[in-house]
Amino acid sequence: MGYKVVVVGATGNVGREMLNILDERAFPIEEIAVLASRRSLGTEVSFGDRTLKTQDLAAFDFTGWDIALFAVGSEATKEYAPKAASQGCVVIDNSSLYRMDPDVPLVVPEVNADAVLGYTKKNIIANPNCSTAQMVVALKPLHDRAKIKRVVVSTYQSVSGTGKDAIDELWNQTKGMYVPGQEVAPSVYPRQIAFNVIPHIDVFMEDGGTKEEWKMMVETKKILDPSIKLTATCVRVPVFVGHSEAINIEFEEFLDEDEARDILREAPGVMVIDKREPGGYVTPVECVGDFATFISRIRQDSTIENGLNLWCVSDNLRKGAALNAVQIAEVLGQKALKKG
Ligand code: 11C
Repeated sequence: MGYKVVVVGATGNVGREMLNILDERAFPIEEIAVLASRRSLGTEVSFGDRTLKTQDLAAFDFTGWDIALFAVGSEATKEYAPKAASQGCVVIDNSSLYRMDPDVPLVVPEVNADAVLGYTKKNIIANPNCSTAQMVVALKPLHDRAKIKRVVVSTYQSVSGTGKDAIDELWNQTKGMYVPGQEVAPSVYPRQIAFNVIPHIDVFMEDGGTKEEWKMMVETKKILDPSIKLTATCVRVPVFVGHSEAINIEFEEFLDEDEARDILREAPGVMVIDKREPGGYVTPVECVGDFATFISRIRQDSTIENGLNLWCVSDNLRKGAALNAVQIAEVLGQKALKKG
């Protein structure tokens, strides 16, 4: 016996990955529906060896469906997630809309799986921002051992975090650089992304930070520990898929780099690749399509008392979005919505 699952936003990058991952992880499904906005209506999407036709989100009745994985923008989420939830379907939402709602759990299963049980207040569970999800998977086992005081993180985020138009912009701008007359002006991003880096993700906040940087701070506190101080600089780089992060951590207790490496080797969801030689680390290209959060370059930071540096890379469409959502569905099934 399985679950009746709805994927909302099934034609987008994250929605398609959700379908791939439901299939790859053999999530127990009795029935599946794929929904899209009217604009993409009738588009076909693959699910394992089946082809599914999208149905109209606006007209869909969620009554009798168990779980809805939402991968649409905040506007559509605002309209349809409460509708699905009120019709008795548990929403796992990938947008930022509900993440900081005190009545909605924000979950990364390797870190705070039990928080899933808080879904009953609104029938909604939030999926964190991609850059937060991969980072807290790495921080959690180290925090358990030596208590993190402060994190300084710089991100190198791929264009797939923005969406399909951004992927096209990077591709076309890159090609256009070599063909006179076919140069492509920036449109998705405020500056050229091909062969460049842009220190700006999401909107600017009053304090001069960006919302992406703010999300990393507040989401880490909600998922892992409110006492952790975190400062971030989030940067867009000309990479299609895979977010990278240089993370500097200050602990309350001393943590030796070799012990940190051993702890991370044992940690759920983590893969350590850390040889001190050329190529002995992971880059975004190798992480695409993988489930793991990869950690490399683990080393002491001798400029502070209890400091460590590391490099963290993961597929932002997977651990940062679709995989984490499916893992939440798995935990929900094990802890609450038991079937069979
Ligand atoms: C990016 N992290 O790479 C963003 C995408 O709050 O879910 C995800 C935005 C979010 O642009």
